[in-house]
Amino acid sequence: MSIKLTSEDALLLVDVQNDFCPGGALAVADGDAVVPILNDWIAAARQGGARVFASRDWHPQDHLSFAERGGPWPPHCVQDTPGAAFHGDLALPEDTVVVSKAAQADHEAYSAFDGGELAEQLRAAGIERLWVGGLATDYCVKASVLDAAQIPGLEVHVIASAIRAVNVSPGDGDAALDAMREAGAILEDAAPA
Ligand code: VGL
Ligand code: ZN
Repeated sequence: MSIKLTSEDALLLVDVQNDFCPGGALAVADGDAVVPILNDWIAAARQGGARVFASRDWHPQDHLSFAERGGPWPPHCVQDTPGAAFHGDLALPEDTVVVSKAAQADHEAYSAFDGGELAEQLRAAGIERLWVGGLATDYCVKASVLDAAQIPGLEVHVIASAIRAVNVSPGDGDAALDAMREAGAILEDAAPA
């Protein structure tokens, strides 16, 4: 089965950044495997007139989630560094809406909806279906999908082949899938047309 996107669809590419890919500061195993799959979805979005949103983790150097401040993570996705850049093979359209998050030192934000205008932008654009892929399944993908699932009238699809988990504890990725399903998101195995 294949899926056709229209102007009532939007793609949300979550944190497809160098630091979350192999060789990066907070590498997700096989993280870069999502890139070619998401490129197919981007192509389908362009063809169908669907909007593309790309979130990025965008931390100041002294972000509270970093180990030196007692947080759980090594420094990653520091603003304006190569690690914070989108993966070089990700074929983002010129009119991609970039959503930066966790850009303040004393606030953590895993969800692309946290503190920004994304929900309002989707509403204003008349988006009825949101397609989500990216990194990491058990953090920013999960948090973004759970928030999206709360938006009235928005159908939320998770592109199952285009997400990868950090798995700080074994099973975190699978638990995230369950949580997203329970929230009403549709785990999508189909490919774009
Ligand atoms: C993320 C850990 C720390 C993510 C961001 O994008 O999933 N994970 N910061
Ligand atoms: Zn982060």
